[in-house]
Amino acid sequence: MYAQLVSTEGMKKPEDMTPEERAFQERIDRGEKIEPKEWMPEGYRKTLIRQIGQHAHSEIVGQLPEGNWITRAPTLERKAILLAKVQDEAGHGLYLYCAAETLGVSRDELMERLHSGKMKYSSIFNYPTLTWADMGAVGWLVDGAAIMNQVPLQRTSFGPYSRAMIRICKEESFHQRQGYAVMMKMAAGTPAQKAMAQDALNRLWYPSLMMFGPSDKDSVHSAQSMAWKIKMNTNDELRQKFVDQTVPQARYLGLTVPDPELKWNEEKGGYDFSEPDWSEFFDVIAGNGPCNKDRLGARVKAWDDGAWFREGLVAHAEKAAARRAPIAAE
Ligand code: BYC
Repeated sequence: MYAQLVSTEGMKKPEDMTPEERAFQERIDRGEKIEPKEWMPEGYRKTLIRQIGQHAHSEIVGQLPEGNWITRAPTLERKAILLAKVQDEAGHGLYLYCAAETLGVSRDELMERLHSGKMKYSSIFNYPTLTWADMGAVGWLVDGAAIMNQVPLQRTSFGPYSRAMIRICKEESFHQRQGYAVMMKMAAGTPAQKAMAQDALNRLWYPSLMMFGPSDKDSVHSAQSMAWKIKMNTNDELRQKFVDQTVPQARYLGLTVPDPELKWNEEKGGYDFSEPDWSEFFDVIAGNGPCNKDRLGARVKAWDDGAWFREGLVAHAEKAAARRAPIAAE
């Protein structure tokens, strides 16, 4: 089915595969999990490093827009919740870096690729968080979009990625709910608070739709990634599911989705909606979004400032290993 929706250009046909590649594809088709030490095609390994690495970077860079509001949360309770959520994102990044490392890439290499701009992170984190209502909208929409993408990834074919996703999804659903709880409070507040909630929805709606990636006709990786079960759905399928789930939630809040074309389509059993501005998306992922330079700058600074600490840890580990060596030799 997906082969008709997404470009299959460059994909190997079964008759062109080596016996090893065919046996590998048959394992995937049977729903078997692939583990790190097992044979895998080089393209499978590379695609996973790209996707898991970008996902890990997104979790880490994704701490910045919310971290921006920790010191300015309106109550101590909200501050504690936001702090815990941002800390969870760091944990997600770490599980995912560990999953990527099982494929033979080092953490330092992944960092170098992020810092030099060779590897991407999610476009959404290149937008600013201007008001407290954005903390609600990020949890509701951004974590909501993330869950929509990540729940199917729990069944992805690579064992360590799939297991990381199971754990991450449990935490993401709390994140989504805390965001929605902030939105409920704001939307039921004073007219000024409700206006802030509406403004956050207006600014973050289309960037959230972009999180699912370009439309299927422009998605270069989908067909091969789906054949390998690295991705379980096309970008447009997940975007549609997200819209169908989120529009009633916006209505419940008494807020308006900023799309005049939004309309229930009885025949397809889902909403018709306007596509995001794809030229803006491609501009943002090329490094020209409103906050790209700040986000990357903050990550590079954190990495450079932490160099002395990492060097200290390595020196300590080497010393401890040297102390243990004579014992091991006995
Ligand atoms: N942003 O062929 P396509 C979170 C790139 S973090 C940037 O469709 P693919 C959270 C794509 O990489 C959530 N780039 O690609 C954290 C490719 O370029 P390259 C992060 C994007 O990989 C903190 C090109 O466009 N989630 O939840 O098949 C706080 C063509 O696209 C984006 C994940 O990473 C984008 N939005 O599909 C709160 C999920 N979209 O690499 C929340 C795992 C596309 O060839 N990743 N590109 O240079 C995936 O599921 C897939 O990688 C995507 C893209 C659906 C994102």
